[in-house]
Formats: sequence, C-alpha cells, structure tokens
Amino acid sequence: MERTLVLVKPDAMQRGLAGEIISRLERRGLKIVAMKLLQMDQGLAGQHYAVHKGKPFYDSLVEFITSCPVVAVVFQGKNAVQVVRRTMGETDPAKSPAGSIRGDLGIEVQHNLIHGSDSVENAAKEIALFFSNGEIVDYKRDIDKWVEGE
Ligand code: DAT
Ligand code: MG
Repeated sequence: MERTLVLVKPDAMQRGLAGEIISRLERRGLKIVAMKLLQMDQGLAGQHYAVHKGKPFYDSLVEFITSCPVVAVVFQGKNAVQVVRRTMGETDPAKSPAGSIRGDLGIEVQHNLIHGSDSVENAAKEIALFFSNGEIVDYKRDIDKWVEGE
C-alpha cells in the first residue's frame, strides 16, 4: 500500500493546528503508520529541501522549517501521495481551494502549514530521512474494508 510523508510545519505548530491537520488526513481514510515530534536541524532540512537549493526562498525556507519542532507522520493508503496533495491544496494558500488544508487555514506561501511528498519516489526518500524501518508500523484496521475496499 502507498505511503507518503507529511510534516506539520512550524507555523501550524505555533498556531496549535497539528491536531486539525492530522485529523483531516486521518478522516479522509489514511492510516497513520509512523509519527514523531522532532526539531529539524540544518542537515536534515538541507536533505529534505535539496531540490530547492539555489532558489531565492531557500535560506528563508530552511530557517523557517528549523525554527520550531514539527510533527512528522507517515500516512498509508490507496493513492496516499495524491490524496494528501489534493487535501493540502496548492503551494500558495491564497490560490488553494476552500476545503483544502491550506485553503482553509493559510494565507501566505511560506507559512503554508503542511508538507506532503509530491511523488511515490520522493515519498520513499523522504520517509527514509525521518524514520527507520523499525519506526514504521503496519497494521490492519477493522474499518479498512469500508475505506479501501477488499
Ligand atoms: P509544496 O510544499 O507545495 O510541495 P514546493 O515543494 O514547490 O511546494 O516548495 C517547498 C516549500 O517552499 C513550499 O511549501 C513553500 C516554499 N515556497 C515555495 N515556493 C515559494 C515562493 N515562491 N516563495 C516563498 N516560499 C516558497
Ligand atoms: Mg514539495
């Protein structure tokens, strides 16, 4: 089953929105298979945001993501990557549809509340940055057949 990495970003932590954000994804039917609170350091931020190195917003992005603890979650489910991306909304909250996490809770591009992997390939890489294999716990839920089908 597909997995994806979600980070509840510092702005959401400061605003007390971790529960709201995780809850929206959980209610969608996605299953939490790993979760931790951690403070990202420069090294981890550099690896996580490697594709953005050299962009004008990179330094400010790293400063922001390392500014306070984040909650890292691995969500598992059918089409987990796409489902999380659609539930998040667009990168810029101002352009995100109402009903999405960013569209309902944000207003500005850097403070966009949540990270979600953008492909299955990147999800695997990002999950490995934040979690060891032993920290990811797969399990069956009684409701899985109602959420995912047989
Ligand atoms: P996403 O988080 O939607 O995958 P991304 O991977 O393109 O977006 O960018 C990573 C983060 O960098 C994004 O969540 C917020 C920040 N960012 C992106 N574009 C930006 C911009 N034009 N100005 C400031 N911050 C930006
Ligand atoms: Mg991205």
